[in-house]
Amino acid sequence: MKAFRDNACLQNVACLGRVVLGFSALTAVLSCSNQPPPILVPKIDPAAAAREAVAHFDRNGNGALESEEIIRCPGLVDAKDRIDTDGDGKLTLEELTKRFGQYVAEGIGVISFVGTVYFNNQPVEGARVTLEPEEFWHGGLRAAEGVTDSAGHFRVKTLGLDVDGAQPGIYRIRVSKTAVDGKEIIPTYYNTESHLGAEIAVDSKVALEGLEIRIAQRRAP
Ligand SMILES: [Ca+2]
Ligand SMILES: [Ca+2]
Repeated sequence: MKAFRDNACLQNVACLGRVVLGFSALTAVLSCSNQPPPILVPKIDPAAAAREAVAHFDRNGNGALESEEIIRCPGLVDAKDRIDTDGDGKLTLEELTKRFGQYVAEGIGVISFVGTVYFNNQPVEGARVTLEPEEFWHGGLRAAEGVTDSAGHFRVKTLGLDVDGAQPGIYRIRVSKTAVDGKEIIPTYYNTESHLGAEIAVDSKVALEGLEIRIAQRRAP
């Protein structure tokens, strides 16, 4: 996992904040030499995004998101334990605002990670993995995309940025692969009707452990 910061360590020069993950060991290396192009922190409004998330998923209208509500947003399911700081099982507007605010406060432009896609327990080559920002970001985040190699591994690039990684946020994940006849071979449960999602953040599961996607031909009941 690598995190690229918008950093003021040198004027007009971005500082690369590299966090190298050796699957279990985390080593932080900061360097201001050999600078990459500046990568700006996404311009998101944490409070507005939190309000929008609650408004969209709060079906019972109690102002908080319970498990049966956030199941409609798999990225929030992934992030739930990190957002629900009081451990009551509900995501409040305050908790969401605080978590989203961390994305901005940490000053991270993009976070890179390695993912793997399995289809019926076999690594799949040529699958396109798209991280699509949830709608409550209102365009503040860009999508990220990657294609698996012969070992099923992939890295994503944020669209419009020439660098590995995805911006910190909550995403829907879609996986697609077409056969030679152009027909989609991945079940809709993983693309057009995807139940996959993830939080991208410096301390998220994806950043620390990578993103493993297991696709079954038939959805488990
Ligand atoms: Ca609710
Ligand atoms: Ca809570």
